[in-house]
Amino acid sequence: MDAQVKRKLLIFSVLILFIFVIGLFGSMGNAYAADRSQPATKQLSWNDWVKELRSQAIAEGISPQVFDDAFKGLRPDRRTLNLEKSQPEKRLTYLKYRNSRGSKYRIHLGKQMYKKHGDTLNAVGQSYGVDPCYILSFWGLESAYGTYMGNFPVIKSLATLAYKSHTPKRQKFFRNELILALGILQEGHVTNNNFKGEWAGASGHPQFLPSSWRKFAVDYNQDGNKDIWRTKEDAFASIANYLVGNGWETGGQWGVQVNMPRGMDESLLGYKTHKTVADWQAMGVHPVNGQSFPAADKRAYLIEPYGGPAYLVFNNFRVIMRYNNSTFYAGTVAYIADSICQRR
Ligand SMILES: [Ca+2]
Repeated sequence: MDAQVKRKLLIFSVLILFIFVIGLFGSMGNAYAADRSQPATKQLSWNDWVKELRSQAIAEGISPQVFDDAFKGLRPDRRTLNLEKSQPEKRLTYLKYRNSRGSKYRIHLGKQMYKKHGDTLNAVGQSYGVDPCYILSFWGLESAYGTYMGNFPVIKSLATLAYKSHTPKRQKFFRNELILALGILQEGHVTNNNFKGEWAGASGHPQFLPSSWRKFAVDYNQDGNKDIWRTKEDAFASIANYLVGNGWETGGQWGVQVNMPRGMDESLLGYKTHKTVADWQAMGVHPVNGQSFPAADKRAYLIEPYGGPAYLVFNNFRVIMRYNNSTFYAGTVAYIADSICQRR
């Protein structure tokens, strides 16, 4: 290989890595957008804080043994705090975001994963009434199909953020997640050693916070554990159950790209106003590229994500946003699902 080709390959690899890292931070930024508006209260020392937390945890049913094992030698994690501080504020356009997180490579892998795990995905999809292409899409976006679930010990990250996040509100949020996480350990669904995730405490194939795990995790293979970390069947079913629990409509489309008429009233854009498909059509909103709308009485929102085209979106799009409250995220989930299953 001559030197010039080598150099080009090197530049290309660095670029891919850069896009991957930006995508990763982008996702975390959406899930945990910092709220710096409130002042912090006076800080207890770490040891005093752990003592106080221990009493609360025990009062809420955590055994002293489980607590003490989990907190043995634990100190706040500077990496976690630095990551919380350094969330990028730069705003990408929708299409740039979608095309980097929903890259050709991720879609290609998704197709391979569908071949490999199709039987399980189809069975789970069938029993929950959720199109398996969406399960694959969440799995791919959240943990790169289980290849990147994060290396931060969940108890340590949550304890750090419960102790020292920016605001009392966030501290309270993470404290609640921390106690739920101790409950997961106590019930034996995962060992402390394997309980690892991204820096803010989301973990496993579907990157659930402990509160989502508590509400939606499923023991699909019926071995007694709701294991979203090492059992793919459980992880797939947990994603599907999350969607069903938030109102997923079996067989429902997420949305359709549309053309808006000139001079459309911009105050109608977004999630405050919904109208039936027929009403939007009467106002001159029409599908592009020969697509068609679902039933005329279907409830729909008109959105135009920053730097992207306009869409009419339906109930299932809003359900996707319950996983991560971001239009960019939901649009990307839908795009990957459609691309893996070649619907567009
Ligand atoms: Ca299980």
